[in-house]
Amino acid sequence: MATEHHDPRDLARTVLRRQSIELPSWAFGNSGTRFKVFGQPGVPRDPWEKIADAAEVHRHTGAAPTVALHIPWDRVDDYAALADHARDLGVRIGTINANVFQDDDYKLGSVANPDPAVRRKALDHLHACVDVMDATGSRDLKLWFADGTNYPGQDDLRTRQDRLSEALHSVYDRLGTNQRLQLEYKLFEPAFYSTDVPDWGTAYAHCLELGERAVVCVDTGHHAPHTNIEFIVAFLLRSGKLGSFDFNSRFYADDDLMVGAADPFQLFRIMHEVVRGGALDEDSEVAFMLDQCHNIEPKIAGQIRSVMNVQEATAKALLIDTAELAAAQQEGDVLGANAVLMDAFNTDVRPLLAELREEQGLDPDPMAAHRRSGYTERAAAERKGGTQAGWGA
Ligand code: PSV
Ligand code: MN
Ligand code: MN
Repeated sequence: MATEHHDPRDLARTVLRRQSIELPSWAFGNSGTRFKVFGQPGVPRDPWEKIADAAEVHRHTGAAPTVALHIPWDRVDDYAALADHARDLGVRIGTINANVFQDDDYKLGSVANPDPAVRRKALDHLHACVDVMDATGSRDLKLWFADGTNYPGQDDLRTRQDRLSEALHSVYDRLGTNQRLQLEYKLFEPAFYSTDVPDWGTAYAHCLELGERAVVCVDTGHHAPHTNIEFIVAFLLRSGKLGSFDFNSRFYADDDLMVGAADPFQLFRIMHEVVRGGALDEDSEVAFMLDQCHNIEPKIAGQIRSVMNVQEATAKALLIDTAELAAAQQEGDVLGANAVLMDAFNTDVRPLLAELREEQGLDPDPMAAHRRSGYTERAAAERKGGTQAGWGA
């Protein structure tokens, strides 16, 4: 048995070398809560500067080569030029997120709104986002709808599903053959009584109806407390319907805190299912993204820390001795199987990651390298009047 045992560290190195994590453009803008948006010095004034900040994260981590855009927050006249700008800085534009939630017209919803004129406006915007994808060469369109109701009886729950389905079909039909629709669910907020895509089951059912290129986005902050997210991940991967992650962490609701900050053990359990389900295999098409807001911490450093947190959880998941785990599970050795998992979780993987960074010509400590670079001070001196992360941008 010992002879056929592979050293999990070899696999860990191979996978970690190619792991990539997409950054959200909106993480670099000023953000806050409905109580207060705190400004920070040197914050980007436009999408061009947001991309420059994302490139700074990639420069030191080597693991964040793409940036997601949110439209119209990141509206520019020439998206192909923005894609060139990204490439010049050593990164690429990734997922296009459609925003159909910030106009007054969307008070009662977007694609599920009772008013056909508002539905038309929302649908036109979704189609326009596919035009942006064509210009940037993006593969994924991410759809999250703030649609829902606040009061029982406010609207017909079933009819809203019909309207939603109609819009999804229309966008799906507009996609090119290499493009995908990512449907993101969220339990509540801004709607407090009913939400039209509240959970993975609803998203999954709509994606099944649409076809192969419709897949589910799991935002880790979008569940009821104590939901077993790793089970959802395992289920969706098994059925080929997990398209992407929006990583962040939460203590209470959709807190959008740094991934791995609230519950590193949960992130490890999720990454275990990711590895188990083949989502980090070379041919995997699952996209790993951050969806966070840094309200009180510096933004670029917050993104660097988040990338490192994902890398650490991934490394630990890759260190699980799968042969030993399978044997213990087969023998019904409950404590033994659990110990295999805990051994991996309790391993300090930081030296391994530092070593891999050095191998790639990077500083073993990306946080320190960024601090030393003087990037933040330069940005603060050059940029005055940075934009908000989203609202009002
Ligand atoms: C909604 O809460 C969400 O998670 C969606 O992904 C949005 O696009 C994003 O947050 C906006 O910050
Ligand atoms: Mn999200
Ligand atoms: Mn969210």
